[in-house]
Amino acid sequence: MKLYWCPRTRSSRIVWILEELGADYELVTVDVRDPEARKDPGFRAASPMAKVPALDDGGIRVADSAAICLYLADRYGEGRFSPAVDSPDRGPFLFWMCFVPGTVEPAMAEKAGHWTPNRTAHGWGDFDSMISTWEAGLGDKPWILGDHFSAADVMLGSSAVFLRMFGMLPPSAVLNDYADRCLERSAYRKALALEQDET
Ligand SMILES: N[C@@H](CCC(=O)N[C@@H](CS)C(=O)NCC(=O)O)C(=O)O
Repeated sequence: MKLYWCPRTRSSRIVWILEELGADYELVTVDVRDPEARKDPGFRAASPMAKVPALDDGGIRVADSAAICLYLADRYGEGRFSPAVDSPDRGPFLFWMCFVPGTVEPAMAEKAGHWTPNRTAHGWGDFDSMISTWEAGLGDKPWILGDHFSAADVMLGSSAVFLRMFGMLPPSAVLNDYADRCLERSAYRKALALEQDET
C-alpha cells in the first residue's frame, strides 16, 4: 500500500500505526508546501482535499488521519487495535477516534487563533472542556480504552505530543504522562525517527 505523506505533519500518525501493525507499505512524499507536487494524479485521487496523509491500498483510497487509522486497524489489526463492532468498547472507541478531528483540532485552532470560546454554539465545545473531557476519559488508565492500546491512542497520543510541541498542553500529569507513554512505544519512535531522516 502507498502512503502519501510529508515529514512533520499529521502523516506521522499513520506511519506510527503502520509500524504497530507491522504492515508492508511504501511512502510517497508529497511536499504539501509545493503547489506543483500537490498536482500528482495518484495523490489527488487518494486525497479529495489534496492534504496529507492519504492512503491507496490497492485501489482502496482513504484520506484523513482518523479515517485511515480506523481503516487500517479494522482491516489489518485482527482485533489488536480496534474493538469488534459488537463490543461494548466500540462506542467509546469511535467517540475517541472522532474526538481528535471533531473536537481536539478545532479547539486547538480556537486557542491558537484567540477566538472567543462559545461552548454552546461551537461543535467542539471549547478548548478547556476539550481538555477536561480528555483527562476525565483517561483518568488513571494507561490507554483511552483501559489497559489495551488501540488506534484511538494513536490519534489522541499524537495530538498530545503536537499540543506539547506547540506549548498548548496544560501541565496536568494525566496528559503529559500519556504523551510520554506514547513516546515510549517503539513504533511511534520509529515513525518520528523516519521523519528526521527525511528532513
Ligand atoms: N483532518 C485532516 C487534516 C490534514 C491536514 O490538514 N494536513 C496538512 C498537513 S498536517 C496538509 O496537508 N496541509 C496542506 C494544505 O492543506 O495545503 C487529517 O487529519 O488528515
